Amino acid sequence: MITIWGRANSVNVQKVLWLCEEISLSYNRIDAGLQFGHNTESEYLAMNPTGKVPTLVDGDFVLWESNSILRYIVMQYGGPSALYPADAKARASIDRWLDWSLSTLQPAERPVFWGIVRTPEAERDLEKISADVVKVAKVWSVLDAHLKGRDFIEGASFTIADIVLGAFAKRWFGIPGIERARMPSLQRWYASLTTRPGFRKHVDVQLS
Ligand SMILES: N[C@@H](CCC(=O)N[C@@H](CS)C(=O)NCC(=O)O)C(=O)O
Repeated sequence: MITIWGRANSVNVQKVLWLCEEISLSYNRIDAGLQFGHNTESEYLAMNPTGKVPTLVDGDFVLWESNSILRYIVMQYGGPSALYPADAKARASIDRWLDWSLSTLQPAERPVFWGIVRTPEAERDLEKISADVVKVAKVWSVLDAHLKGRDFIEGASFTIADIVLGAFAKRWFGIPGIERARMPSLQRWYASLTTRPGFRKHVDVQLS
């Protein structure tokens, strides 16, 4: 059975757990990161020199970087799957969104998430948060425009791109006290994800 190291409130861990639910893959999860520690210990760093979560252990194979873990899990355990089809163009199209999530979306959304959810109310810099919300809204508007006329990011099929961006969307729609620009396609897509058991179990939890 695979082992996933990482705390369940980490968005990057949540993506992996959601995928496991989608393909009914059993796993063993060990809490690590923030209050749970482990990720600064030498044994953990030997598996994952970045000191971040998640880390996947599958026998003697160890892998870090959440999006790489998702791809590996589908390829190894997902069978022929629309989640990450074998066709090169289909894969590249999905990979583009996975890369965008790490290069563009997460850096934009992190200051808003940390500034509110992980900062005591009295210490919040509301002016900075408002400016950061405008920046992250601009990033989400790219996906909103893309989703116009599409059920899912790749069209008719649910793929790992929906898992990755859906996990981040929970933050955008779930962070309290921010003003969200109206994005009807993004909202419709997000509403459809919230009915999926894997989302409900692993992503639709109290932000912390
Ligand atoms: N690009 C990495 C980012 C990993 C990352 O930043 N993980 C955060 C949690 S979302 C982390 O480990 N933070 C430190 C901690 O939890 O102690 C990935 O996608 O796996």
